[in-house]
Amino acid sequence: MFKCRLMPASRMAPPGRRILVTGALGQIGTDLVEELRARHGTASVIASDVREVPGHPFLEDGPFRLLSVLDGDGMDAVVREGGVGTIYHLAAILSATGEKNPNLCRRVNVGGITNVLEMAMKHDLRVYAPSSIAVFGPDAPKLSTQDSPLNPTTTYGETKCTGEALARGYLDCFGVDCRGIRYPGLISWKAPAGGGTTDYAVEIFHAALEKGHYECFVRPDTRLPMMYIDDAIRATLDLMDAPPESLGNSRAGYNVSGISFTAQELADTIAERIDGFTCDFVPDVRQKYADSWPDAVDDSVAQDEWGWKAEYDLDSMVDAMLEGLSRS
Ligand code: NAD
Ligand code: AKB
Repeated sequence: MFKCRLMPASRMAPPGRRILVTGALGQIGTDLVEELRARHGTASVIASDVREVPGHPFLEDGPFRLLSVLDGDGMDAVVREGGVGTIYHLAAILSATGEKNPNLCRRVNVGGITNVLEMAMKHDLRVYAPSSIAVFGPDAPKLSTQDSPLNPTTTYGETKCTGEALARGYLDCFGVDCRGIRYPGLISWKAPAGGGTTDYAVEIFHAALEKGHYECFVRPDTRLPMMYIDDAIRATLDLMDAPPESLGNSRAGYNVSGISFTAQELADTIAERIDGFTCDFVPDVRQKYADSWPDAVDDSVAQDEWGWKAEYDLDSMVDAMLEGLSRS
């Protein structure tokens, strides 16, 4: 698949080069760009997306480019003209949208990371490209380890396995330093969730505060790995800060553990804080995707190699979500 040539095992972008974030107006990008700009300065972080979201702060505050990750020439121009040294590649089609339109999901998720890795090879860039717990399928243990089998039954999961394989290939053959985390379902309040199966764990907070009621699209006993956004952003930046020599074969997709709870436990924890909140459970097709994923993941490799440890539990995550949404 790859024509290998000898390159150094890892190439750090020289200090002073800027950061490009693809898919920056989505759920994770909205928090990640803010934190990257706080650390590196607003002008050093170029936000990009294929769409403009009316009223999104990144359209006004700091550099923003309209860019499809399928447009290799456009990406090349942004990288060269912007003096980019690192790409955080967040643009993707998530599981629920992806299963409705598998061709689009394959095109964007596999085509996008391929263009980003080609760019990295050509311009000596460092890359962060997230994977997902969706790499696991029904044959993986319900507590999936780093080395559990990767046989996803969703197209989205297949594209995430392909992304990990491509990242490993570009490292082995071309020395491209591409790192990734198999994020659990992420829970945040600054931007809406973007068409995934785990979106119920975000939507429930909006519905609880606005209507006092939520109709949840998975069964009450559905247990999935989840994580509060502050933990996810910290994990991302800790992994990118880790010295290359400390990272082993899992660099393209580390398991990271956050919180594992059922939909009923989440509803109950919210009801303890919002008087009269009720939740009905009306499973739809997304139940099937949730059932194919693990309940929790073992993250001992991430702990050993770059010191990962989550801070938020179910109670502190629910408090942070309600406080964030009440302030916004
Ligand atoms: P999101 O859907 O909220 O945001 C993705 C962004 O990508 C959107 O703003 C969308 O406009 C943009 N996009 C779509 N097609 C594009 C294209 N062709 N070119 C440029 N931009 C395009 O997703 P997210 O939750 O922010 O996820 C970011 C990454 O993290 C994805 O790779 C996703 O698979 C992964 N991930 C997310 C979660 C989660 O719970 N949020 C969990 C596991 C993995
Ligand atoms: C989704 O549900 O598609 C994402 C994910 C777990 O990758 N949140």
